[in-house]
Amino acid sequence: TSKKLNVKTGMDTESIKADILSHLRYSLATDIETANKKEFYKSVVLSVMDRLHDSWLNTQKEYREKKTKKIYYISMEFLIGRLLDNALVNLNLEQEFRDACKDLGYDYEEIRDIENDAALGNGGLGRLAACFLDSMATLGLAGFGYGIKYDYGIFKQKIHDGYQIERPDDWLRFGTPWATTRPSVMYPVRFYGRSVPYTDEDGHLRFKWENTQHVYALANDIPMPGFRNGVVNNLRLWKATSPKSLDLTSFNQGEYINAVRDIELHENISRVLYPNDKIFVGQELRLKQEYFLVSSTLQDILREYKQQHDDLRDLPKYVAIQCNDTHPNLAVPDLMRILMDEEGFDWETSWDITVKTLSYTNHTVLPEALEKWPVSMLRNLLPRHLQIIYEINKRFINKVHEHFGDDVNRVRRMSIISEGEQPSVQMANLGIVGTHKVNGVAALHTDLIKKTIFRDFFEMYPERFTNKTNGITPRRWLKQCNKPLADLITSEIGDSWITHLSDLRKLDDKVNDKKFMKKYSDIKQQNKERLAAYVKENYGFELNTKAIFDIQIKRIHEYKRQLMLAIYAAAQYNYIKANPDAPVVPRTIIFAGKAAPGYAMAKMFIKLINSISDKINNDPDMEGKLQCFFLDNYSVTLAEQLIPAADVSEQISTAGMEASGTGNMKFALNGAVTIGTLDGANVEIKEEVGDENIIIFGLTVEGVEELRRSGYSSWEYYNADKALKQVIDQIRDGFFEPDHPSLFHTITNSLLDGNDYFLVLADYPAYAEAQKEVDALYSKPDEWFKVALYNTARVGKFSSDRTISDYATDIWGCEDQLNKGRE
Ligand code: 26R
Repeated sequence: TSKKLNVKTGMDTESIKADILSHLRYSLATDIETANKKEFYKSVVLSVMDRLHDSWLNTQKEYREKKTKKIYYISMEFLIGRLLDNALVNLNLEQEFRDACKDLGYDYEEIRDIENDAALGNGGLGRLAACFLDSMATLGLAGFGYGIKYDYGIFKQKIHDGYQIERPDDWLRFGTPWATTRPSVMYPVRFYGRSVPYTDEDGHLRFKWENTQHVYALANDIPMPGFRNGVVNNLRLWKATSPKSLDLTSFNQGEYINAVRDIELHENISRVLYPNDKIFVGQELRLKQEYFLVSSTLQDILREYKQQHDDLRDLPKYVAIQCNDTHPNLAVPDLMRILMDEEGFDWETSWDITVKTLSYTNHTVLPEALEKWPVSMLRNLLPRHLQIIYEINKRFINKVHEHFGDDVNRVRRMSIISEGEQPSVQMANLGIVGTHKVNGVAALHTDLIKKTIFRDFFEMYPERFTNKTNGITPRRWLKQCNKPLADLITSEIGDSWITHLSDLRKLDDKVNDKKFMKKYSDIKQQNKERLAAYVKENYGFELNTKAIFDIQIKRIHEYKRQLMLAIYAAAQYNYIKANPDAPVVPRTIIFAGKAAPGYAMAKMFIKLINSISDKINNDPDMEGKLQCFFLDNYSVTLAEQLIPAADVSEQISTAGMEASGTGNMKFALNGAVTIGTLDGANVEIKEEVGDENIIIFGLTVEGVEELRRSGYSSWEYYNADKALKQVIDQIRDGFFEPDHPSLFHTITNSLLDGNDYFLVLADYPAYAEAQKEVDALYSKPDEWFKVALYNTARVGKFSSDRTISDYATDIWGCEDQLNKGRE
C-alpha cells in the first residue's frame, strides 16, 4: 500500500503488522523466521500496548490537570484473566489484529491462547474487582486499582485418581508484557520496631515508630482500557523487593553470600496468593501482605495528592478509598498514623479525614471467614498500629456507652478488640467504625448483615449501611465470550447494550419472532458444540451436545452444595438403571472448581464427583442419557468457554449463605436457565426475569431459621425419600468406590450423624422436583428458549456499570464524573 505506515499508533492492519515485526526484531531480538509462538504473542501484545500508551498517559494527565476526584479500589485480589481479547475489543481493533496475525502466518486464536490467565484471586471477590476496573474505565471514572503482583496466582489444579492436587501457578515464568515496572515509584514498607513517645515543640504528646525493618514496594502498572472511549485507567500491583542499601563493606565473604541470599526473604511478601476462600487462617505472612498493600498504596495516594493539593483536610473531597472486604482495613489505623505522626494533625482532625475518605465492602456473613488478627501478632509486627487501634476502640466504646447506656454484652459484641484466651482485632468492626459507608453486595445480603452480624452497629449507625448489588462486565461476559450471541443482538437492536445493558429489554419482543428465535437457539447449540470440541481437545471427554448442559462452576464449598447436584446425578443413574426403557431427557452435568488446599471436606467432594462420574460415564446403559464430568483447573478462561454453552445454571447454596454470587448473572445473561435457591442475587435475578423464567426451589432464609429452631433432623429426610436414601447408602457403602468402601464416610457422617449443617437433605426433595421441571421445560424447545431469551433480555440490572454508578453516587461522591465518561 502507498499509505504511510504509522508503526506505533496506526490503527490499520499494515501499521500493526509493521509494529509486530518491529517488536520481534527490536524488542525481542528475533525475527519472523526464527520466532516461536510465545515470541510472536509477546510482539502482538507489545503492539497492543503501543496503541494504549497515548490514551493511558493522556487519561492520567487529564485526571491530574482537572483535579478529578480519584477513586482507589484496594484489593488483595484481582482475578483479571487474559487481557488480549479484552484490550482489542475495547480498542475496536479485533479485525485488524486478526488480519495482521494471519498475514504474518499465525492464527489469532492460537496466539490468544498463549496468554496465561492473571489469576491473582480466589473467586467472586477477585473477579468482582476485575469487573469493577472495566466498568470504571468504561464510565470514565478516575478509578485506580491497587493490589499485589503475586509471583504465583491461585494454584493450578490437577486431578490424579479423582483427587485434587495443587501445582504452583508460575504465570510470570516468561514475564508479562502487560505490566510496566516503574522504578521511580517505590516505597519503603516498615515492620516490627516499637512505638516511642515524645513531646513536640508545642508540648503535645506524640509517637514515633522506631527501630523498624523494611522492604520496598515497587510499582507494576497494567493498563485498564475503557470500552471505546479513549480512557485507560491503571491497575497498580506492588512487588516486594529488598532494601538496596545493604551495607556490604563490613561483610566477609560468607556474610556477603548470606546477605545476597537473604534478598529473597524480603521478596517473599509478594510471592504467593493465599488460596483460602472464606476460611481465616491467621498467618503472619498474610498480615504482612495486607499491610504491605495498604502502606504502599497510602503512600502513593498521598504523594499524588500532595502534588496537586496542599491541605490534607480536603482529602475526602478529592480522594475516595474503597476497601474490598476487610483485607485492606489496616488502612484505618495507617491513615491515622500518617496524619498524626507524620503530618502533625490532632486525633479529631485525623479521625474526621480518615472516616470520610474510607469505605468498606463486606462479602460474606460466614463467621469463619471474618478476619481476627491476634493482638500479640499485631503488637510484634505493627506496634504503633495496635496502639492506635486501642485508642480507636477506647473512644468508640465511650460512644457505645453514650448511645446505649450500660449494656455490657453489647459493648463486648461491638468491641474492636475481642478479649479472652487469645485477644484479637476484629477487622470487620474496625471497618465499620473507621469508615463512612459499609456495603453488602446484594439486597438480601445487606438486609442480613443489618439483622445479624452487624446488627448492633446498624442500630448505632443506620446511615452507614448501604446495599450495592454486584454486577459483571458485559464486555467480557457477553461481547467477548459469546461473539455469536453478541453479534445477533447487535444486528437486531444495535450495540448500545454494550454500555447500557438494560437496552437488552428490547429483545423481549423477539420471543414471538420465529426467525430470531431460531437464530438464538442455533447459537446456543453452536456454543455447545464449540465447548464440546474444546473439552475433547483439552480433557479427552466426549460431551453429548444433544443433552441439557447442566453446569455448576465455582469454588468447592459445603454451603454451595455441589454435593446436592452430585446426589442428583447418582439418583438419575439409579433411575435409569431401574427403568431402562423409560424416556429420559438427556443431561450432561459439568462441574468445575477449586477446593482450598486445607479444606478436606471440599477435596472429598471432588473425589466423590469423580467417582460418581466414572460410574456413570463407564456404564453403557447411560449412553445418550446421562453424563457427568469434573473439569479440572477452573479459571476465568474456562468460564468464558463454559458459560455461553450452558443450558442450566446451578445456583443452589443454602439460603442466607451466598452473599451475592456473580456467576449466576453471567449464566443468565448468556441465556441459561437458573435452578436456584432464594439466596444472594438470585432473589434479584428472579425479580428481573420474572417468576416464570427461573426455577426456584427450597428453603428460604426464614425457612432455614425456622427449621433449625424447631429441631432439624437429617435422618427424617433420609428415611422419607427413597431415591435420596439409596444414593446416600451407596456413597456410604462404597458403591462408587468399591476398592475403598469407607472412603466417603466423612461425607455421609456429616450428612447424617453430623445433622447436615447445610441442609442438603432438607432441600433435596424440592431440588429433585425442580430438576423435573427443568426436564419438562427443556422437552418443549420453543418454551425453553423463550425462557432463555427472557433471561438474556432482562438482566441488564446486573451490569457492573450499574453497580459502579451506584457506588459513585452513594459512596464515592463522584457522580459528576459519570455522564462525561459516557460521551
Ligand atoms: C481472608 C480470608 C478468610 C478470605 C479470603 C477470601 C475471606 C474472604 C475471601 C473471599 C470471599 C469472602 C468472597 O469471594 N466472597 C464472595 O464475594 C463475591 C463478590 O461480592 C460474592 O458474589 C460471593 O457471594 C461471595 O462469596
